[in-house]
Amino acid sequence: METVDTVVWALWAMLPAYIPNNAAVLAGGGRPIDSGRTWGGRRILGDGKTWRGTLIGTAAGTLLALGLTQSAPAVGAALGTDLPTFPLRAGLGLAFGAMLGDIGASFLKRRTGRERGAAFPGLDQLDFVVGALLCGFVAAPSWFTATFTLPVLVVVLVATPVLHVVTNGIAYLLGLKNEPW
Ligand code: CTP
Ligand code: K
Ligand code: MG
Repeated sequence: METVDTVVWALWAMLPAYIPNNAAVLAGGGRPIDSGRTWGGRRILGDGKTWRGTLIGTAAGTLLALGLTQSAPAVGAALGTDLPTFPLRAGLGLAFGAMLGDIGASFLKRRTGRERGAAFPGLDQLDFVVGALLCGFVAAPSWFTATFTLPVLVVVLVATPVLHVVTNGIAYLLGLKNEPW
């Protein structure tokens, strides 16, 4: 595959993992997952991880995967390249995994004394990628290994932190997020 085709393939394959956290920012609120409970004097997860945000984020990523699967042939033909499609389990795995990775990061932030909204450079940019890739693999192993070949994984690990910084910066400037990370 040409490099540019690999990049397009990788970004398309990761879209169901990129959307959930952004949808959660827009849709979040309500009851926190940890219900306010603490562990070792600190919140288990904090008020930034809610049931509604997690549910709507996961649903948004899964629905997007279904839409991408429908449009892959037409868009691929227009771009003159192949694009991945998503079995339901794969889309669900990527979307839920992205939310789970972000929740795991909040757990680690609270354990290391960071308040809600505090930055944790590196973790903030990669938590949802690691979560999405692990859950995508568990949910649909043969689809995953066919879709995320080594070159595709390299593109994902390089491009995602860059995209994350840009989208969160935009969300911050638009007043949608309290911090630009
Ligand atoms: N959000 C949510 N549920 C999630 C993830 C995010 O409701 N599972 C919403 C919350 O309103 C949250 C906002 O999206 O405040 C921004 O997400 P994020 O930056 O991940 O959370 P923070 O508030 O910064 O909290 P933390 O320090 O735990 O990351
Ligand atoms: K986060
Ligand atoms: Mg934050």
